[in-house]
Amino acid sequence: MAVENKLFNERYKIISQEHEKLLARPNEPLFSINGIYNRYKYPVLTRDHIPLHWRFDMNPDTNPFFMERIGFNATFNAGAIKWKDKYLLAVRVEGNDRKSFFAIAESPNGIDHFRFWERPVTLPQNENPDINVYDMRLTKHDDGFIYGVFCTERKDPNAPEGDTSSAVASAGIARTRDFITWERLPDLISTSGQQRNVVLFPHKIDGKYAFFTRPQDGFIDTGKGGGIGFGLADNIEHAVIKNEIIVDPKRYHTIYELKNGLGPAPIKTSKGWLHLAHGVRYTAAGLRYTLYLFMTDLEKPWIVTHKPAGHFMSPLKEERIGDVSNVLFSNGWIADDDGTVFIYYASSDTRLHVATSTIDQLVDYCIHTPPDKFCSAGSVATINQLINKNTHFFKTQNKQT
Ligand code: M1P
Repeated sequence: MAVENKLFNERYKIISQEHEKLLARPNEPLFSINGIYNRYKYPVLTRDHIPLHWRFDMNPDTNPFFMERIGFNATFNAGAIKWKDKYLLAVRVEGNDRKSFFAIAESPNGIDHFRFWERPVTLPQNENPDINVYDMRLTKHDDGFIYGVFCTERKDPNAPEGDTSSAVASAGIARTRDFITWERLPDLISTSGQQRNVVLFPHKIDGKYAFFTRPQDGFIDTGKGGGIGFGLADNIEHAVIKNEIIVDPKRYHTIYELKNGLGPAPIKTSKGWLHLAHGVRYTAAGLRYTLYLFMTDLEKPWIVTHKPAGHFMSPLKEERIGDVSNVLFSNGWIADDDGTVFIYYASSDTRLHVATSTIDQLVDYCIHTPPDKFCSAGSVATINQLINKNTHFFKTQNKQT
């Protein structure tokens, strides 16, 4: 009979009870002053949510101190989809070894009780294996498959000797019907040097697969490229985009001055396609990533019809701090049949949150928030317009401002 290991047993008990408490913790919506969306009190996924059997050797003979054998650093940037009445996230999980991979987490209601499936996703490899994969966008396509388009990163083959950080980013493509077995397709080929933030549109256009892209010259810098692009590929089994047009360019003195990228696949509404994107600007403290919304034409989803000025969400309070501080990033949202929208956003490349809104609110936000006039005087003119409108309204109501 094995000798009872008191330390092992005590640690196992405390750690498993705390873990279960965390997974079962209810989330609470926070009051929203802007009225556009509600944040929630707790992140939906943190590294502490990672299953214990991925982290600990559960055998007291081989792990007498009940120590963590595999450490995890972050859970963030998740693709999202409603599947069999459950809210699924394809989470970017990053280990202490810096490698990211995908893992499916499931919730019954989209706001709490997220639990990871038994194992992380085993992603098949192509001839040129991935070194790191991240930021999967999920698209339920008319062709019957669910696609995951993600960034695959490899060492730059042209990096000078001694340069151990230059990398090349490309868009990897995999498809599934059950989120367990994935078929890997060749990476997207496009004319630009590198690609990140690539999103598959759910319908074919002119009989072709349509992608939103983000052409870039370098791994971090978009260079003369940049902007959210759009292009068509004849087929998905060997997707090649020969011609990319820019849908939403980067622009001086905006929240997307340095670069931008589409978040999840757009949501179809009666007024057009609703898009969530991130914009990046320089600050003295480094890069700042915020989220913004825009709408495109129903028939021509590459034409922007409405674009509110500025950000829709920016890092607040503890969201500001993490491995890459001052970052909000989103590549997943779910629109429910009743019009509720669950926006899954990550803060500072560390943890994952949810915010909820409705299609009606988000469309109203896009259509009625004033657009950017690209200069301070223009911003003041926009504010004065609202003050004048309110002054007139109060006068007609016999009220005072
Ligand atoms: O660190 C912030 C984000 O940086 C990259 O996004 P982009 O390509 O727009 O610069 C990605 O690595 C993303 O995962 C990360 O959150």
